[in-house]
Amino acid sequence: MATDLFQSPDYYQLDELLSEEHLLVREATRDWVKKEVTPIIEDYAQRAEFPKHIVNGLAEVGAFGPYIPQEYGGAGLDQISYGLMMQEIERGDSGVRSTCSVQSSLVMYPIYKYGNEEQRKKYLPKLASGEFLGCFGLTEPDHGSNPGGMITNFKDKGDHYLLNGAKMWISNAPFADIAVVWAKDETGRIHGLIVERGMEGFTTPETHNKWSLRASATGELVFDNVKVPKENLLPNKSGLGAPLGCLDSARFGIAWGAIGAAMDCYDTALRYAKERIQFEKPIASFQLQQKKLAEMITEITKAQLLTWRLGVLRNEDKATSAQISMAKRNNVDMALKIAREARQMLGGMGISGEYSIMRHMMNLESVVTYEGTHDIHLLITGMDVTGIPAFK
Ligand code: TGC
Ligand code: FAD
Repeated sequence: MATDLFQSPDYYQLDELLSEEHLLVREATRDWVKKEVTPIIEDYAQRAEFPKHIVNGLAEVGAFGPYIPQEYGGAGLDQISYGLMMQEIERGDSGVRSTCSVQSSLVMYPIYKYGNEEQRKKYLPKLASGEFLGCFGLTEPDHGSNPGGMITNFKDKGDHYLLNGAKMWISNAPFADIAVVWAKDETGRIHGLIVERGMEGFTTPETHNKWSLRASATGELVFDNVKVPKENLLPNKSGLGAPLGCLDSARFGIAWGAIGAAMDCYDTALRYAKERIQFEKPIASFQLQQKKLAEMITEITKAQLLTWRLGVLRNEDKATSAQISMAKRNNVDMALKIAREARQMLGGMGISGEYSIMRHMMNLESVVTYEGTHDIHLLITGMDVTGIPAFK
């Protein structure tokens, strides 16, 4: 079992910008991660297995639906608390944060925002408590960056819908109890449907051989003439904007989460550099190593400021999708670069599972791809500042 010596960097005294509640939420999540995640996660990642036993703990710490109102089982917290939770959880592992992002922003959020009262009451408390785990099916084998081209579809059969198609690269799919699935109706309009495990014709084969996000289960969703009850359609929003609205919430959490992974890599490299002796001196005394550390703490601090401001805007309901996209792109790119530099600072030990850095680095290769690739996010900013979409 690994000993967790993590110390959080706060170079610009940003804690002064946080409320008592924010600090309490962050400390509680940090303590829980130190106790339940970092000691075991390397083993699970090596075995490519999701640590299912931590689901109850994640629910107890409030990581499933942090900002969903308490009447539906959520924690009723603000957006900065949600962000801080994701930061602390991804400090442990991006795959564990993924499970929380999917559950909160991609399953609970659409049911809360686009569902009716019966659907909210039926699903949200069970998702908040971890009794149910959910997944989100948008990506298809032939439609990743361009989800609007999806071919998964449903037909109105009078007393039910008949769903056909397939989704791939779906986090939590292999064991999810429910899936929020995006599919086209007979007119080509996109809607969200809640598909439950056990419905005839619905299967969730697991995706193996991943070098990244190994402690998170990924799979396909296959729909072969699945009869979906009519009451399982999310009635209050349709069109591509509906799934993209969920992505805004998840990308916001990822922007914070990536800081956690970066902080863990920086902290590990700093400690190692002070202890590791070469040429009769700690390697931290060499200018080239100091340059790496100086650049890391600078980038982490800039990312912390970006997300804090974005959190304030989200709390005021003023953050635009393009602002969220920028923070996701910037912070994940920042974390990936820091992980690569930190890994080098540990020399040969950098590739060992004794340290968290290589695992973070490999995880971040998924994080920079999912929820919109780095390049798609560049195009979103490009479109926002020029007014000209360059996707097609
Ligand atoms: P476009 O024509 O720009 O927009 C279509 C409609 O959507 C509206 N819209 C939004 N609405 C709400 N929130 C947003 N963020 C929105 N962005 C756009 C837009 O106004 C329009 O509405 P309307 O009424 O005019 O029709 O769409 P496009 O087809 O050109 O595509 C735009 C693009 C490329 C930016 C978008 O499709 C995109 O973001 N692609 C990336 C795909 C992606 O991020 N997939 C993520 C899959 S889920 C996932 O990865 C989970 S990982 C889980 C984990 O483990 O953490
Ligand atoms: P493609 O869209 O084929 O892109 C390939 C390359 O082309 C990329 O570099 C991309 O940037 C570039 N590209 C594409 N279009 C353009 C363009 N217009 N201009 C310039 N460059 C372009 N999806 C879900 O729905 N639910 C999930 O839970 C989920 N979990 C995931 C978990 C993991 C571990 C991974 C790896 C992915 C997950 N995804 C999920 C899917 C993820 O969102 C997609 O992989 C991502 O959106 C990219 O789609 P793609 O893989 O098809 O790549």
